[in-house]
Amino acid sequence: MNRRSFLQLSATSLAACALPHGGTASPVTRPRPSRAQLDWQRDELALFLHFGVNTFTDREWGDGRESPSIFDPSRLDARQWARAARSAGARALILTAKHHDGFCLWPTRTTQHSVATSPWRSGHGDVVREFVNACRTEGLKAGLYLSPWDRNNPLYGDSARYNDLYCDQLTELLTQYGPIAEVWFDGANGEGPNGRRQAYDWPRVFALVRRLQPSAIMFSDAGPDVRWCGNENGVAGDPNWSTVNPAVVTYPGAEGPGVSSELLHGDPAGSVWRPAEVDVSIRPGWFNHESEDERVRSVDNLVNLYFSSVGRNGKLLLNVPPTRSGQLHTIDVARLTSFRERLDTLFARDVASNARRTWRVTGPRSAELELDLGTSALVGVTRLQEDITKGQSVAKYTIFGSTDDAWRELARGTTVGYTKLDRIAPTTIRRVKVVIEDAVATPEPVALKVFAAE
Ligand code: FUL
Repeated sequence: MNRRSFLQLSATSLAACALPHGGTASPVTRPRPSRAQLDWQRDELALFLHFGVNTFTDREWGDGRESPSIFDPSRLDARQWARAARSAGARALILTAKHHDGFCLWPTRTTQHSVATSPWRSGHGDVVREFVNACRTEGLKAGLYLSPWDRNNPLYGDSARYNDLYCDQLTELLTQYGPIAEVWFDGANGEGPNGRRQAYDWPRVFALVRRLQPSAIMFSDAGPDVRWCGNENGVAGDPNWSTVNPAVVTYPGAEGPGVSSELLHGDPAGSVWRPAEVDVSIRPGWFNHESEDERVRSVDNLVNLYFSSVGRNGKLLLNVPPTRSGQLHTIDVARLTSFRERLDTLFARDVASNARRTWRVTGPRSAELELDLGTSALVGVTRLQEDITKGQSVAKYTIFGSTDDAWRELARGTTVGYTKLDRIAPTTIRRVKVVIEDAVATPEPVALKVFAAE
């Protein structure tokens, strides 16, 4: 292919993507997930661990003036974190290696403000090392959060020099601890200790991660691999497209017209695949505060979070913060275990697993799936899935059920993607039908699972 035909092809592809409602958008031109993005989404649940000097000062945002002498967890046990994550059915864990206060949980060469000058393990400890080892032992993926905003470092706001330092910190984390599955870039970026603002070199940062850990997923408002869902309430957008227009949110923390909507909903005509990660805490705060021990989310609430994140084509990143002892609180651990038990019970038996299925494409952007269960069943939850290896296309659907010839509407929705969960009023059905009323490309066959009421 020469340059001219390449440009023509690109123009055609872009036009097809930009016109979701009209013409024929070939599925070939639509964005699809990379292997790493696919694995990331299929993992469904990861745990977030906010831990650091704030754990000891009882604050949410440290100001960078905390003395390392306060960091002294009495019984730090990263295996306990990893075992709790497994009991919740999580496949990955992400640790705050450095939060906005600048205190580093590993003995970095870039600053004195780290575990190396703390009393913990007489200054010879390395939380990142213990965390990564525990993840490996428990068969979990390890991810790291490295706050761009640093309220301690004197170089913050001295843009070129801080960018060097930040890249040095990333280099340490991405070369000394084996495979890192996800690198998390927070969008919260304020002023430094000297009141100056930092101009980040994001292209350099992203390229560095790609070079050092090519399979790592990078999270930020601006991806490049996965995006923030736009809120910290645990609720993905409706609709929620995994495709975005990269020109709308160009760097972490970007503000401006269209940013919130792009984060929340994505863009059906978007040219890149950048699915939404839904980060939310099991407690009111991100860090552990004893005063919030009675306010840990209930199992019902956690199940609702699963529905509003994974069940809306997102991935759930659930924060469970270690206490000052260096372990997760027993209340939180018990809640995680019961949460998984509840999900396992709910999704134990798909009453449609042996159903006779008929798939019909009814138009350029519409299709129907009909299932005959062969027997009557009382149902309460449906799980609809697109084969996202081929991209995402469903924009509007209705699910109907029937015991005789009359179809009754059970649920309706917009996007599907990896998974769309719908709770329906408990209904006895023998047949069930998904009508795809609109799509941004000719729909590929969708999967439907049907479960008893909760
Ligand atoms: C925010 C931070 O400011 C919070 O402290 C927390 O880390 C959350 C996950 O991201 O932007």
